[in-house]
Amino acid sequence: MAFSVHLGSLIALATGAFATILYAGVNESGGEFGVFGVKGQGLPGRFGVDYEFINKSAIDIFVDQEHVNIFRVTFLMERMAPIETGLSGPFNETYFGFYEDAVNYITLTKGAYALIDPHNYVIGNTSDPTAATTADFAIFWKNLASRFVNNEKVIFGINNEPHDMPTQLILLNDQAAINSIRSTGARQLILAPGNGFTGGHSWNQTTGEDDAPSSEFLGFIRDPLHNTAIDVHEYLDIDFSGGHNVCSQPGPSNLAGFTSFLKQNNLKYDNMAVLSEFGAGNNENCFEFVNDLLNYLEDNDEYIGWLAWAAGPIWGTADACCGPDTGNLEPGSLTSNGTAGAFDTVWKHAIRPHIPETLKKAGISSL
Ligand SMILES: *[C@@H]1O[C@H](CO)[C@@H](O)[C@H](O)[C@H]1NC(C)=O
Ligand SMILES: *[C@@H]1O[C@H](CO)[C@@H](O)[C@H](O)[C@H]1NC(C)=O
Ligand SMILES: *[C@@H]1O[C@H](CO)[C@@H](O)[C@H](O)[C@H]1NC(C)=O
Ligand SMILES: *[C@@H]1O[C@H](CO)[C@@H](O)[C@H](O)[C@H]1NC(C)=O
Ligand SMILES: *[C@@H]1O[C@H](CO)[C@@H](O)[C@H](O)[C@H]1NC(C)=O
Ligand SMILES: CC(=O)N[C@H]1CO[C@H](CO)[C@@H](O)[C@@H]1O
Repeated sequence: MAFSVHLGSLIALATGAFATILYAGVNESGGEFGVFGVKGQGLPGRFGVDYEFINKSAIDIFVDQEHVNIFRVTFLMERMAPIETGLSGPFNETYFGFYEDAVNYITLTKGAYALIDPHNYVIGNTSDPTAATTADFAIFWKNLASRFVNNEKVIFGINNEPHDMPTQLILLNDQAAINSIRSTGARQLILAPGNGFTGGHSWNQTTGEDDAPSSEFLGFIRDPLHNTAIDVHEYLDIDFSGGHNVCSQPGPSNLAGFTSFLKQNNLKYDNMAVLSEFGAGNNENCFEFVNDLLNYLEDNDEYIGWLAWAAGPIWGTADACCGPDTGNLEPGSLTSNGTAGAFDTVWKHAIRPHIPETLKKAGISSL
């Protein structure tokens, strides 16, 4: 199919009802960079060199020209609450200050929503006897939420992609975070992840080392304010990793089990989800997979938002996802061989046509 025809059909398909999508935007990744999986390595890191949160000009482009209304801003818990004093200890005010500056620019200056994302995968659970406990995690969230109680444009993401731990423990940690956040008086939207990297396709399946399906536990989350949604991720390549430029895993059929969970779960008024990570390679086949995925979200009332992976100030020419020749979503960036980056390819052709005109613009973050 010729590209212009393809693009035309994309636009035609994308003009359906957007009524349920309140939030659409992009991940701002960079605050978690510069650590390599060995405890303590890369810490604390140098701001602007090893890690950085946003480029304000890029935020301007996304808000003023693309009209998106949400950014997921990644950071590392061990930079926020240094290992020396532990997860329940005092914050590094320098790091917090840089982070707050990014969040305030997005929310107070630009009027968009900021999804707070501790990008830590496992919520500190290891065989290390000095590792943080659920109680420490609760204190961390109390400390963090109390900083943002009065910023209605903030959304609290409990953690990025837990995996390879008992699903019951993820439920405990999610619930501890929700209780902590609410104990501060914060009323904003919360996003709670499941197991298996919070993958939508595996929501009803055993993941990791025989860890129970997320669907068996995540329905027991309780938020007294009924303002919590499930945080789900979905990539479209063979192993759902976002590491390949060939799309072969259809979003709609792979999300069907998760959608049925949302329809039937016990969350009562909270049976909603935000797709906070997805991505696809720079090719027409992938553009079509993205179109199908976003159409599916628009067609199912349970989904209230989406964020593509990823923009950010220090990706350079690196592929944020989806294999070679894709690059990343930072406006103006190129791929490693000098061709147009994903902002000018994947975003422009496959994602931009789905940005609703009716996104939430004002008021406290909510379902
Ligand atoms: C920030 O983004 C703007 C707009 O894309 C770009 O011109 C500028 O070089 C970026 N600054 C840095 C430090 O990357
Ligand atoms: C706090 O963060 C800043 C900025 O990353 C860093 O320079 C400083 O060394 C950190 N302090 C501690 C105690 O980790
Ligand atoms: C880590 O796992 C241990 C043992 O399963 C548990 O006691 C502890 O609360 C967990 N910590 C976190 C932060 O989940
Ligand atoms: C997924 O799990 C939920 C909760 O157990 C259940 O209601 C739903 O029917 C399941 N869906 C599929 C497709 O197995
Ligand atoms: C460079 O980009 C071109 C055009 O997208 C592509 O055909 C080629 O495979 C790329 N080469 C490398 C080494 O990535
Ligand atoms: C699928 C994907 O893009 N994963 C990336 C998530 O972000 C980390 C850094 O924060 C990258 O290392 C991964 O490749």
